[in-house]
Amino acid sequence: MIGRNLITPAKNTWCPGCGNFSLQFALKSVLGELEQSGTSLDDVVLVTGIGCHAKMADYLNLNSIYSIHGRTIPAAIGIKLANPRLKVICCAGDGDCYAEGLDHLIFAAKRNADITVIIHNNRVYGLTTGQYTPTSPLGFRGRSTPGGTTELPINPLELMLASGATFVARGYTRKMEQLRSLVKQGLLHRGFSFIDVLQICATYNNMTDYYHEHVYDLKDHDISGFETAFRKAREWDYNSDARIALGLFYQQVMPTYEDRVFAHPPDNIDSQKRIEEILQEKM
Ligand SMILES: Cc1ncc(C[n+]2csc(CCOP(=O)(O)OP(=O)(O)O)c2C)c(N)n1
Ligand SMILES: [Mg+2]
Repeated sequence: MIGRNLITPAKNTWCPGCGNFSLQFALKSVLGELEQSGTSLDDVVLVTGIGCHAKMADYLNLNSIYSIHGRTIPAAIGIKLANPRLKVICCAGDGDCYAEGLDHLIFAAKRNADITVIIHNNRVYGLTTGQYTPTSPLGFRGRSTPGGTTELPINPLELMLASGATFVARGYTRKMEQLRSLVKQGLLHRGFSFIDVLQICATYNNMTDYYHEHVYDLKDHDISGFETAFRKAREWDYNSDARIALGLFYQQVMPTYEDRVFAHPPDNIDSQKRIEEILQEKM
């Protein structure tokens, strides 16, 4: 159905001021535009993790699946392999993808799986009431770290570049026009698109003032240069006075995981027959 209302009637339980509202608006707006230019929303699938961000599956009127915490990406890749025609979007948490599911994130980048991963990076486990995540600031005080964390955060952009991601971007939920543009470019990118989105958790990690003072937009930046992107990604070394660049850091066109998988079916083997043979051998 064309022109569907993308917002469901489900009761919204995000806290007032939560960055998830901006991402919901960005997705709604971009998907509406893509539909206008010929993409059927029936061919779009949203996969979420488990957490506050995951309620996107309840609030956006799309084909969607709540996966298991940390397993957003394998579910998305499975869907894409089963039906490569689909556009598969992951809305995942920093807890989901940088902690329990980190290995899947790295492998998706390494494979250049043709999916879009949007990380709702509030730098805290929001739903479970404020434990620290791999991106929480040093000294973060939460439920599991009442005395403050003693670890430096990881740098997701640096990690994704090193892992082979072909589209690497950082957005911020208070920069709506840029966020919309990054989401749209990510969805149109053929290959693994990764967008780390800084968002505040209004209840457990409200960094609005800090981000307000430190973010800036990338300008005159060459998105084809790996070294330049890497240097830019490392600029935010998590020192409290470092500047935080926003925008598209890197983009490259490469064969996708699905291209490679489907270009190399097992030679002369009827796969169903072979599965049956293997099962027989095991009995
Ligand atoms: C396998 C598994 N491990 C842990 C949990 C508990 N759990 C549910 S949500 C969550 C944290 C979610 O944090 P994040 O992914 O950052 O999402 P947010 O709520 O911040 O949006 C955890 C640890 C779970 N449900 N399943
Ligand atoms: Mg989180």
